[in-house]
Amino acid sequence: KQCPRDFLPFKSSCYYFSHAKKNWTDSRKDCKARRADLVKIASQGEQEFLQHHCRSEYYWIGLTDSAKEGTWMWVDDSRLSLGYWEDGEPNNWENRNEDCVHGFRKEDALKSWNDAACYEQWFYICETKPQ
Ligand code: 2F8
Ligand code: CA
Repeated sequence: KQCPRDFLPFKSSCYYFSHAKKNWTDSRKDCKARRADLVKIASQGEQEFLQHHCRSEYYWIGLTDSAKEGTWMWVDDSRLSLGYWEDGEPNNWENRNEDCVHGFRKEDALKSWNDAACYEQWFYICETKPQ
């Protein structure tokens, strides 16, 4: 079993760093078209791997609190246990419905997530299993 073309392998998963910017919903659609979904980050090692491969830009991840404000859920419907938020985040800035999460702007920072409005256009990271 191997990672699809354009996906990078790490541990038992494969990761795609987009070269286009889309809103969160369209990012997720594009991941699904690639037989993947937006990334779920479940360990510090995974966070560090993604941080290392980013291009100094924000990327959407598969985390949202759009169902219930303040309850952060992964795209596989599991609840967030440990987050790698930037200092002061998530802050739902000025109550502007910051219901989606992006991260990884700084290559060297372990804490890099920010809640942002889901309609904003950012890069995104998809994850799938070797196929
Ligand atoms: O200072 C952190 C803050 O920065 C921006 O707001 C000024 C972000 N907002 C947008 O990108 C629209 C906030 O999400 C972030 O918390
Ligand atoms: Ca924020």
